[in-house]
Amino acid sequence: MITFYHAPWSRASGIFWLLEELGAPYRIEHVDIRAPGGVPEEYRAIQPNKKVPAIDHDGVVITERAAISIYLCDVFPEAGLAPAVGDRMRAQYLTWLVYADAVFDPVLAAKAHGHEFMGRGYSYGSFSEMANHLERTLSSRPYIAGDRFTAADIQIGAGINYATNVLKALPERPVFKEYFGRLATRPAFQRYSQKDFEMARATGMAGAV
Ligand SMILES: N[C@@H](CCC(=O)N[C@@H](CS)C(=O)NCC(=O)O)C(=O)O
Repeated sequence: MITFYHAPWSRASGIFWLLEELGAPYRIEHVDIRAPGGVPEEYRAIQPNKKVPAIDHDGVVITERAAISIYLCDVFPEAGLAPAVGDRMRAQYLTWLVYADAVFDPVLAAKAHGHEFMGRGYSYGSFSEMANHLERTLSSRPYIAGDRFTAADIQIGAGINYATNVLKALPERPVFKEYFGRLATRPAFQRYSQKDFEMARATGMAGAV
């Protein structure tokens, strides 16, 4: 059984979408990352920075979105969300899954918080390098790793959605809109969005009630 440590409308939402794509049974443990007193200290035993997401799969704990994605897709290969070892597309799949957390997310967070920096000296490079690389890649193929949907699309797609509609930190380029439009037609995306919305409302988040 999978326990999914989650907070609605957060960076954990892409893992929620992935779980719906996989079709594996899971239960949700709400971690209130917005509680005035902070997340209880006991949760640090699961996630060292008390962040979501985290997964407990039959007693094995996995943290960090890229690692969780790789782990779950390898444990549930029948879902077909990861190119197998030996498939040439696996190189781009792994590259983009890691890029999502190592470059895309920190660059956007810095932008959203008004942090100006030079690309040199930071492991993630500059904002325009990231946005242009993403645009070039998505102009050359329908999905982030190639010609078919993978778990890397979930992390990049969820990130584009959040960065465009919530952070307002990503330029509204047509290629990003078309790409996300393609992903948003997926039944698993629609199921997870509805469930995340219901969880946001049930936990009293502003805007959801
Ligand atoms: N590197 C982590 C980042 C996770 C993360 O930033 N989670 C945010 C959700 S938006 C969080 O839990 N924030 C609560 C806090 O920092 O107290 C991952 O990729 O899993």
